[in-house]
Amino acid sequence: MFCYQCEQTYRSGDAVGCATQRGNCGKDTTTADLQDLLVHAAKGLAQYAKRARALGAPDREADAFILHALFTTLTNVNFNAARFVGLLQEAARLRDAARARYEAAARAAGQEPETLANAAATWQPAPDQNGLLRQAAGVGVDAGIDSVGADVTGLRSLLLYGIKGVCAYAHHAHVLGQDREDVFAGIERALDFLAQDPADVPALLDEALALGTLNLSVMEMLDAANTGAFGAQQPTAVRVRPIQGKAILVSGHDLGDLAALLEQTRDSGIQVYTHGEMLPAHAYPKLKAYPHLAGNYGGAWQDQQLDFANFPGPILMTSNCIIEPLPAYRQRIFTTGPVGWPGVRHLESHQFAPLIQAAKALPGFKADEPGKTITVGFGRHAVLGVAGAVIEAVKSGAIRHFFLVGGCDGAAPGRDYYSDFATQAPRDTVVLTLGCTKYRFNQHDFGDIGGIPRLLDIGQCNDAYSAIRIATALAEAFECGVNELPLSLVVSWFEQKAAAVLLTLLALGIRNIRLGPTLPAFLTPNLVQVLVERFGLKPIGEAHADIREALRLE
Ligand code: FS2
Ligand code: SF4
Repeated sequence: MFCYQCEQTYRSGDAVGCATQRGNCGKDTTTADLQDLLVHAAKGLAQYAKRARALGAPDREADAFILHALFTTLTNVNFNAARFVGLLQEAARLRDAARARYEAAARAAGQEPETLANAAATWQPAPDQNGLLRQAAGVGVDAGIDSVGADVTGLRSLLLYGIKGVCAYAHHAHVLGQDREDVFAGIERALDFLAQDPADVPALLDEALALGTLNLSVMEMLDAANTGAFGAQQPTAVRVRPIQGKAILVSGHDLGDLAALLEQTRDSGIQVYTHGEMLPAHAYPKLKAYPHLAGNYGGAWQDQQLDFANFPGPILMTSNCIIEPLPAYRQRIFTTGPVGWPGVRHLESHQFAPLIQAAKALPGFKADEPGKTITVGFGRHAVLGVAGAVIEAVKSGAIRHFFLVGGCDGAAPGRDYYSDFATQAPRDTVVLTLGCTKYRFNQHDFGDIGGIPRLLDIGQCNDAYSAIRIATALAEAFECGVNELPLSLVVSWFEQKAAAVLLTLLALGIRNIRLGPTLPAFLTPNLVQVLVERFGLKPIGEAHADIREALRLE
């Protein structure tokens, strides 16, 4: 096992990476190794899918499988080794089908099919888990590090983790019926590139930035999927205290799962609550139209063991970030989609009857609690809907600066920086936020500037496209580039979706991003130096000092 894909990876002096029996997230060595082998298998599949597509024979099953398979390997998504054994067999079957499809298309076009001899293209799955684990040795992200060095390995990892994030976002759109040919092509192209074991630093950097550009398309597609299915987010007050009655808690990001559950619990008397990254669901017109979408419960993902233990009903985990279910709720938590935990019931295809049965059998909340609310729903439609007032406020000096304080959350003490930053931002500044970081400060009273709320919650990390559109619209209004706006990005990263978004921001040429709470372990000092020189990327410092520096930058 060797994994350094997330922010909470093991670090001690110069040693980085989770490499013992269990990673800091709880991932065991068996699951970690099978995930590495699944990435290897996905590279083999992508090589043939890419070539078949180029000959006019795309393979939708292969395309969709790659999204799902790589999503299962993100941090805090799937810990169930048995699921990976099945996925590996499926990957080999699809790879063989894609190869046959490619070879037939090549011959039909009068071409001799290419013979791919690399390890990913020729891999044959061992018949059992032990054999698969033997195969996994030597295909991890650190394979070949002694010959190519830590910089190349780090760049390959940056690209791979970016691809994982892109696949997760594309999967969120795919399950809502949104796919794009150029997205599948871009993902498979990047996996094909990695399968060649690239060792050229400039070429790896170029591919990483190209992936960032691809991710912008993916996030645009996801934005279209969410708004197309559920309407544009509207500013909405969300109750954060429960009401009396039977209850189900839904966590993760998948709005389609939530919508299906709301439909299946219509008129049942069961109240549905959002947790973590599901909070922005309350802002979508077609979701908030369900009267039993009762409110938000608990905090960000790292609080789930306490939140779920205290919740008097079953819990549905739709995507990242799951952590080990405690005995207190292990019998009443369910997973769906890419998520998995050994021994936890998994529901597929929106077949939520067992979850609903569990809700009926559990006590629910005994009484209403006083109805505190928070306001969400400041996606691009809402913010740009008042762009005139915002621009006037900037011109008059009422708004001095915008801070985007967003991204992932986690349990590390260094993440207090983000709450300190948001709450210490001067009263003539506006804080835009997205992702799960906001739970650190979204119950703070920020007030408003001439009726414009000082805290604008853009949505999930999945809504990064909205933030980019807001920034580019402001830049157009002020006839300048995004880097010239009175805007500072203060990004909190944790997992591979954030790696994809970071690559998008860099590909857009956005400079001077502050990143924390620590820099990715896969970025060597040399790679950090490159990012500092080319993009002005900076590690977070101390909140008060960083605010002062940002305001002086204007
Ligand atoms: Fe938060 Fe976790 Fe959203 Fe990340 S719920 S850190 O994987 O996807 O942000
Ligand atoms: Fe370690 Fe993060 Fe990998 Fe888990 S996902 S094994 S915590 S680096």
